Amino acid sequence: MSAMSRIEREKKAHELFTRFEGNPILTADRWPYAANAVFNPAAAQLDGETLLLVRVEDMRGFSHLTVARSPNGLTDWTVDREPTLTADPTSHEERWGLEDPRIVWLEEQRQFAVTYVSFSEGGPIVSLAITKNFHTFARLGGLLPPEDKDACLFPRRFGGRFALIHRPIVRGEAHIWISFSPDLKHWGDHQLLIPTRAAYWDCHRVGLACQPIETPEGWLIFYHGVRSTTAGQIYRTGLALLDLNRPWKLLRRSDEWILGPHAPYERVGDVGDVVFPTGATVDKQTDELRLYYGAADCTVAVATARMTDLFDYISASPQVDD
Ligand code: BMA
Repeated sequence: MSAMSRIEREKKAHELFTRFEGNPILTADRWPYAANAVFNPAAAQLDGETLLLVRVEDMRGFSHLTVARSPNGLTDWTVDREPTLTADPTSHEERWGLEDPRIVWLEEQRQFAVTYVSFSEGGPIVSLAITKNFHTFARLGGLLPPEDKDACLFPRRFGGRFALIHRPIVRGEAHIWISFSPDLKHWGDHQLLIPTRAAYWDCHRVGLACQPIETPEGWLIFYHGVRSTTAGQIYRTGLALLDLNRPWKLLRRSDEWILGPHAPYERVGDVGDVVFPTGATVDKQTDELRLYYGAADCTVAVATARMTDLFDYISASPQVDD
């Protein structure tokens, strides 16, 4: 596959994902309580069901997180009648709400880690909550100073340390970083992981999309990339591969975006031209990956791809490190 020409690879990039014909799968007008928009959902599998932890924006413009469950991950969603995870009233850092969660299953703890953005006038920071059941949560608070967003843990430690992918803003630049911790509280050894790329579709901002996806050959990393144009910003999705045992090593990165705003519900909304994936599920039996994303900051949509196709494509993408 690495012999693929650029034209062949571009065609493949275009064909990797198929949008579910029932998109958008979740909308504010079918929510059990008043909401302006439902978008940017984290995803997990629990008790044989697909669980989405959805960002819900209220009519003040503040967000909280609410669970939606489906037996097949596509239809028949049951949404919690009330918000599931709301701002901690004792936390000044959450005064303006909670946004854009990611979920990962922590193998050692046998619990889910939910990383989300806590928002206040101090700026966005990444916070961590741990849960077994998405009813009760242990809140571990903010991890790193603002501005920081788009974070997710890996499911296990590397050399005894937890690893966190996140997206600080430094001097106005928005690159993806990785940091390490012995205890999920004290973070250090910060390293630049995936920078923006001048002139490309991801030249102005990048940030992690869904949780890292493990394959025998490395971690598949979906990320959003932004280009600012005279008509506004375009949010698209790219793919990268990290070393399996040394996830601070970026091995490959797609030249092309693999999902971009195209369908009407992605092009028009509160913020048009946005696809913003924040959750994924993988069915090893069928080789299918489902990518759940916010569309135009208004609704939740899903697109599917074959893991083998994603892997063939990233294997044919440019190598980054030795
Ligand atoms: C990013 C985040 C997302 C949002 C996206 C597009 O900066 O704030 O929550 O979906 O912009 O507006």
